[in-house]
Amino acid sequence: MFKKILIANRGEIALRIIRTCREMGIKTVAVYSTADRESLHVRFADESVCIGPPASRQSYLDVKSIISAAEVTGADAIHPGYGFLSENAEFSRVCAEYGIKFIGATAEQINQMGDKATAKATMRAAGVPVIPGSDGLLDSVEEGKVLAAEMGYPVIVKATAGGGGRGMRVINSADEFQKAWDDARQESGAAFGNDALYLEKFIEEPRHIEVQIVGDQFGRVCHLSERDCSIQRRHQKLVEETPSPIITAELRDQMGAAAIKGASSIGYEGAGTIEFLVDKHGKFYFMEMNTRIQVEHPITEEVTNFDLIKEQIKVAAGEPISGKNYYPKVFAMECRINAEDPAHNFRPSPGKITSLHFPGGHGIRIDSHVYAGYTIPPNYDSMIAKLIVSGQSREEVITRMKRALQEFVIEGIKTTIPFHIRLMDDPSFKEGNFTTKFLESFDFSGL
Ligand code: MV4
Repeated sequence: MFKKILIANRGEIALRIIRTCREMGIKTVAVYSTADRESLHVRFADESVCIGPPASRQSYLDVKSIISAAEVTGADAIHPGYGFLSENAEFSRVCAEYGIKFIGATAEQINQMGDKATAKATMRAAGVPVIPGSDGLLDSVEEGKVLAAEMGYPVIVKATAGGGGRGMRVINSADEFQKAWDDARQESGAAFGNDALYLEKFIEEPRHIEVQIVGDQFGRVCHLSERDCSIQRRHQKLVEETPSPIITAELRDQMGAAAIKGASSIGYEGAGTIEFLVDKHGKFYFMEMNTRIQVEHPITEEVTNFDLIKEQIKVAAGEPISGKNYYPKVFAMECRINAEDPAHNFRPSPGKITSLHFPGGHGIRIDSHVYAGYTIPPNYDSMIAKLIVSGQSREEVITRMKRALQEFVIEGIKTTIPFHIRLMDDPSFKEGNFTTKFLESFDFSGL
């Protein structure tokens, strides 16, 4: 087992990783930018190293500084958390070169899944259902138009280097094709330095359902059931839950088996997520694979009673997984509490937290790095806490979530709490009747 893990991240996920390391008897090294001097991850780690100024590029994304910090402190592994360098193939490769275990996917696996057209071809070859569309990249706009006419509109063009909704355009008819093509190419070229596109049939009003998997170094992969992440705004998830209200035991087994087939086909090692779109007929299609631990992993931990960070560390150290799958025993939901003003287009609201009270009681878990008197820097992600609620039924979880949100006090900044309170009272949400378009028609006024 590792003796010392460097955590190449900040905020709540850095704390989350430190907590599990403590329980496993592993020493920890925090790295921090000058904006994070007063952060809890720095205080709770056994050692800490300042790696640069506030800008992420010069600190949490600076491979050289992080590798030197690991060398200087003698860390034998690096946990990248989510975001930052977690899906950076070059970083994974450099760690391997320096003999430091990267707790995550190999450079090859990150590259294979980071290129969306390649990921899709790999999954299709493994027998995972994929969205009908072009066989790989499109060579020309003419080829795209011919294929779209054959498949029927609406279609969607997507950047192979894309993700998070960037570099994609929905096309409703042939006369819109050229402009959508040009816009998607321009956007993906500028954002990713790669303007290659592929085409798919557009799935209208889908659910976003993802399956958690874990693979070990012996080629074994298990799944830990699904998370429903359909409640998103501009590709930012706000609420996640498990089990999904639309997933039957039969569908769970089918999607779990597909996720395992896909991950096994690339010898996937570590924790990962296979994202699917589920259409209104309950048909599911592979969309993307995330080769990292995700923000919403705690809801899976709560319903399966399984520490995913501990499992990541164990498989990275070469321990085998049990080989069985994990199914939800209870219900759980996560609300992301962001330092944003929901009444004004979720504009960032950094600043000092003047007063703070966390809710408590049965079924409540809070993963957060903030405290009374803490100043949220403007340089990073606006998520300041995850409120994770579990219960015996979905109804109980929603009732308890609303109670916890009402008990939550954060003064000095605006947060997404008022939005979540309104959502918990929404009749369609309460019925489990929503798609990825749900928030497009939500009333955010007066929050
Ligand atoms: C789609 C789609 C409908 N049909 N692909 C959004 C992010 C990127 N990962 C892929 N996305 C989508 N791809 C086809 N063929 C709809 C979306 C989509 C979406 C997916 C999941 C969650 C929220 C979404 C919001 C808008 C669009």
